[in-house]
Amino acid sequence: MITTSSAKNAFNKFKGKAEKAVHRSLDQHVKLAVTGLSGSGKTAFITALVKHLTSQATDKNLPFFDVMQQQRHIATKIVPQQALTIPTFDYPKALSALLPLEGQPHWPASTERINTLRLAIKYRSNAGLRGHFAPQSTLYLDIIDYPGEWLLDLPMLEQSYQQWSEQQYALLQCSPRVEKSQPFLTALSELDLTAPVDENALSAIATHYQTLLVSLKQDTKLAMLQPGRMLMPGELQGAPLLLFFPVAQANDKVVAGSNLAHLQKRFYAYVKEVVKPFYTQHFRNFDRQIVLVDVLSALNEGPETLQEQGDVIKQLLVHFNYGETGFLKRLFKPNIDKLLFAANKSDHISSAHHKDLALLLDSLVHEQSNHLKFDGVKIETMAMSSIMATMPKQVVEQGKTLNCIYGKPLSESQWLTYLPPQPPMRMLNKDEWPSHGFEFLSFAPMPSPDKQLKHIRLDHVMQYLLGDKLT
Ligand SMILES: Nc1nc2c(ncn2[C@@H]2O[C@H](COP(=O)(O)OP(=O)(O)O)[C@@H](O)[C@H]2O)c(=O)[nH]1
Ligand SMILES: [Mg+2]
Repeated sequence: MITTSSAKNAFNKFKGKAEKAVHRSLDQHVKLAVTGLSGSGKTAFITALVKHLTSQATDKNLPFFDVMQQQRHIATKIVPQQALTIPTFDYPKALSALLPLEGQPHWPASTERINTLRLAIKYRSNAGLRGHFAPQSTLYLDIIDYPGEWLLDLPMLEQSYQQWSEQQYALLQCSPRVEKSQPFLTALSELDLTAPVDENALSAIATHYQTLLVSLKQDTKLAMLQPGRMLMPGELQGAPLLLFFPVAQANDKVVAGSNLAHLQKRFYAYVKEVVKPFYTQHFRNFDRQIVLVDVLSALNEGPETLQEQGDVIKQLLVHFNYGETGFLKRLFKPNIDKLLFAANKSDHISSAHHKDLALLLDSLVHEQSNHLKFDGVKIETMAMSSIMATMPKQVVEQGKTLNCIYGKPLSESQWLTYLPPQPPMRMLNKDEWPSHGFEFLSFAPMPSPDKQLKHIRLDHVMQYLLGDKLT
């Protein structure tokens, strides 16, 4: 008897140790990067993701997220982050904007820098060795929010100042940029590139260029605007390495100490000190990437902006397709194995048209990705809404049922029932564009007496990005 029980004890001890050991080795880490141009919904997405995982984690709320549906999720909480040099995503502040204790909800203020947050997701594994030895596992999820504008600087790594300059200068000659570029082009025409450097003149023209980029961003929602940090310089505002711009002829012989020599020097310093460190310190360490795309705003702006969204996606895909590009492969060796393009804010259209929105984004992505060979990178597109700011409402008019939405537009003081246009299912060219254009309204977040957020297909997004890590 004694032998048996001590053997049992020994076995239990062993099992406890083994469990701990297996447990430790099963704890996983995933770095999920969230990007998109400013205003695409990164802050709202992260806030919703954290809220649903930490306090609304049920199979009813997230039915397409397997770990929820199979009732294996135990608890998720925010834990201290490991990266000590990146500011923490201010979740409490963002949440209190959306779910205030009193007063009307509003969208959280936008942030323009990289930030991060770590979640510990505790769950039961569903089968095999893990199920036997480790009743519980923990997935440490690092969420990294960074401006998509930074990603768009990537091609600069492979360009000379002359190449970059020619490309950007040519863009400024075309509509819709040309309408706004005159003040910059006039100031530039007065600069003698071969003259000895005049720091004040360079600063003044750089200010014109920055004003131009900022107004293009605001008024046309164009995406291809470089250098990205000029749009949101933060602590780099005024730093000489940001004070450069494209010129008409960068190929003249560069005279040492001239204006041109200085512009060239600043361009290379920007690439070395700003662009490169982002990729080596952050980008290449990401495991999963979601790119939020505000397709509806692009449709509001017109065919040029939508076309440029497509071009930007094409450019991004080339760089995720690291298997093909030798130079980038050597430099970055990115880890990303799953990439999701999400058409966000689908609550701005009626649910009958969500599919069209998904198809449109899919056409932008796949048109480009078909001819690229992807080495172990999975790509998916979805239409979703991190935070539902409208409610579906059916209205019968002259015997016809209209799928409307109900909410409070940001531009109005009244709540209204509104019939949004149907988005096209594919890219339209200028001739196909409806003469009256598109007008999708933006809505304020809805008050929520039970302090719960609502989403559209956030569970599908979670399943795609994290499902395989929670089995
Ligand atoms: N209806 C709706 N609007 C959204 C959603 N996410 C973002 N928005 C809108 O987009 C704006 C910008 O979102 P934000 O998360 O700050 O974008 P960021 O600059 O990428 O972080 C918000 O102020 C909202 O007006 C969403 O899920 N649904
Ligand atoms: Mg933000």
